[in-house]
Amino acid sequence: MKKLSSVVCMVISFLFFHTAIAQSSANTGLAFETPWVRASAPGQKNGAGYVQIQNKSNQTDRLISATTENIGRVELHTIINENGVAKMRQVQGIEVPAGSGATLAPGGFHIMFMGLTEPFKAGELVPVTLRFEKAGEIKINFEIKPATYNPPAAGQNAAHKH
Ligand SMILES: [Cu+2]
Repeated sequence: MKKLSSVVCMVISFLFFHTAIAQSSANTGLAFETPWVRASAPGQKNGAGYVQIQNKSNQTDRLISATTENIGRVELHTIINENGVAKMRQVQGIEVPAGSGATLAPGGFHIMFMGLTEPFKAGELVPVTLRFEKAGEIKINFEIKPATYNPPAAGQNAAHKH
């Protein structure tokens, strides 16, 4: 009898697992507005990606990682103010609240592309796979803007240096 109940347990967890997969591949309710990175300055090995994530669903989600094919390391970062000095810090995730969303913008959260093998060239695209706790993997293209580009709705434009 004990054996049977553990088999039943396995079947049930198997069913739950598959239900979860199906939900994440369905319409996620997430929308992405103007994903962009700035063109690299000469010799620059890192770049930051910004995007406005809208969550139109009634479930709070969380961006947990980002990857891209040709760049070795991609991290999620924020900027904190330590004694008047803006410093970047890696974060384990970025919350995307239900009914609103999350803003990745200069001076705050960003996706950090590290150790670029080729510079970001204005006009090209960086294909990125975003991984969310609930929505799963979503691929979006970040547009490379000219080095002089400043988004119209940017907050304070903190120095961005490694
Ligand atoms: Cu950073």
